[in-house]
Amino acid sequence: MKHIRLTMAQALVQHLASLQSEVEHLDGTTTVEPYCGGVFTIFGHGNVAGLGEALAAERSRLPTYRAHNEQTMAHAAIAFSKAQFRQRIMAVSTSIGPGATNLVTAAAVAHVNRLPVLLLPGDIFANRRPDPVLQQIESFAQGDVSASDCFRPVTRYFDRLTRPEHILTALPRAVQMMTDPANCGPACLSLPQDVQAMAFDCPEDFLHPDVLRFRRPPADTRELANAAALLRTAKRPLIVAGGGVLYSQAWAALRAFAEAHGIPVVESHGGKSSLPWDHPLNLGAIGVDGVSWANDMAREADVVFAVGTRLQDFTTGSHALFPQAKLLSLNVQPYDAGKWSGTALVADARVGLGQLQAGLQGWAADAAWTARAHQQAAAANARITELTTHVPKDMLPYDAEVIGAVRDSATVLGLDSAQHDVALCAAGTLPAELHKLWRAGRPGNYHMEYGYSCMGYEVAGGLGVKMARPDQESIVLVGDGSYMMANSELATSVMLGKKIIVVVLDNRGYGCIQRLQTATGSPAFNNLLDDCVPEGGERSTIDFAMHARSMGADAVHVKDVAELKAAMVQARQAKRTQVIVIDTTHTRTTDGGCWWEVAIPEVSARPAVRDAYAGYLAGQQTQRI
Ligand SMILES: Cc1ncc(C[n+]2csc(CCOP(=O)(O)OP(=O)(O)O)c2C)c(N)n1
Ligand SMILES: [Mg+2]
Repeated sequence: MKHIRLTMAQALVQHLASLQSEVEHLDGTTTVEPYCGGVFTIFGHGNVAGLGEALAAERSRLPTYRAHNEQTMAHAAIAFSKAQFRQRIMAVSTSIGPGATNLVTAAAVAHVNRLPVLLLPGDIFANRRPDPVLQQIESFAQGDVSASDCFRPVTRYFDRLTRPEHILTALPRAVQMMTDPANCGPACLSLPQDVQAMAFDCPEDFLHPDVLRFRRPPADTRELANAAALLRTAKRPLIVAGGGVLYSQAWAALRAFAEAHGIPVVESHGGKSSLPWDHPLNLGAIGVDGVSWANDMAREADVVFAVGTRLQDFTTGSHALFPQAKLLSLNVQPYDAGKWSGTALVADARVGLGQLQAGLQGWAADAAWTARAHQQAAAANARITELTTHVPKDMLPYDAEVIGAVRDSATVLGLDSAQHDVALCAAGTLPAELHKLWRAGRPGNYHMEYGYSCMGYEVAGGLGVKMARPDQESIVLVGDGSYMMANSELATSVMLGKKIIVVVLDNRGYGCIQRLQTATGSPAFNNLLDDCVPEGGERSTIDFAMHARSMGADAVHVKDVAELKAAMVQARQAKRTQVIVIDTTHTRTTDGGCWWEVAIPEVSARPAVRDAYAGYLAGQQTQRI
């Protein structure tokens, strides 16, 4: 076998640049694409000389992108992968110390959401000669601990490469994990800076890896029979579509299954856009952020068929939304399939749905149940139109009205928002409003990070989406609080020529948390900006448009939804990143929702807290344990 003398970093980068994956597109065609779309990096002494030199040499095959913050550049990388249903990734490289630990929150985002990203933090010297190197954390008790150990609980694969040839096993293992549908998540290869720069004899084969193809494990025969038997007992079945439907690209199989058996479908945050918004069996959002027509049917279902969902508390109403139903869980990951004593069906969603359908010939839900679903779906859509086209008079708009204006601005240009736009968000009041009201017509057109619900995902996430789906409009809807938490990749989007549209809804503070605070009996404090000014302090005034302009975006502050719609029409035609700011109220859509477990103090001097505690105990009575 031929060997080439390379540094560890050179071998890493050359392998990564050579990796290709078989990518299935929305139109069903398949092409072979570079697996890694590029490397976001902020250099420091921990990576600039070693990895940096290797990246510079491979820039034509593997682009390097500079950003402004390690956490948010990783958010962009994560969004890139989510938007391509995990078939491609980006890598993220940082220096040691603060650069590395800035990445930890993003690692958790990817971990919770089961999204692949290759994290390459620099690490302290393996040879220990300059210890303590600048930014080194010194443990008095454990000689082999460094800041990078923080990644262990929030990655699916962690490795510290203390010899250059470790790359030969570590990188393929990381890729194996990221391309495995069941175990998919972030991988971290921690790279001591001296080891990055050390040479070894690299087998030439390592530089020519095979094309990556994604596994689709079928169901076990016995589990399949159990699942079919359970469904056959159902008269009022309900499908909960989760993110796994999208990652498996199982939307056609889901649709065929639902139609063949007359089963209504509801969607979690992760699963929204599995069926087009106007499909007659799509009841829309389920759960705490769900719509009444979906939640009502969930309360009456006899079998809930969970497909590709983690069954997070927002989906299940903390297990109080459908405790009466038997649970069947189709999931590629046994951990998820086995949750809540459900009947497990471990398989790829697309393959599993096909297998199950073949075994259910002649079976259908009660005709009255299916008919009711059709009726509910139609009523739901009429109500959504009403809520999102309402024009507020003599008062500020709220999120539903903003959502309507953003959507309908596409029509002015002859575009269909449901087809053309990707709406992105992560935290605040907007996730509930978007989950209920946004209309997605194509898989992936609803991009909500609601696994970790990480404020600060939004702007950077929008950039990642644009890099993944350049032909679509990447529209970030974000609250003032989340915008303030992390916005600097706005400048990166301008610099890279990756246009995004950011709509900032300014209600002057953490609106949703203040609502939660008062609903749980506490007085309103420390959430809205105007409630937080101490004596001698100053009322906070943030000019979001001016702020965005300072980073190179075009920005405008509009006064109402009519102006917003007009600004959106302009923004859609523009070439560079656009920011539109609108003042909003604290109103929200009250249709739908359900109980959510938030722990209330057992004793308190406040009567409102004691009332809330009584409600809490009552809610717990309805949970499936
Ligand atoms: C990083 C992070 N910190 C804290 C939270 C808790 N949290 C969730 S929403 C929210 C307030 C969001 O404010 P804003 O974006 O203005 O949206 P609003 O609720 O006002 O609509 C907070 C503090 C979080 N989700 N993420
Ligand atoms: Mg706010």
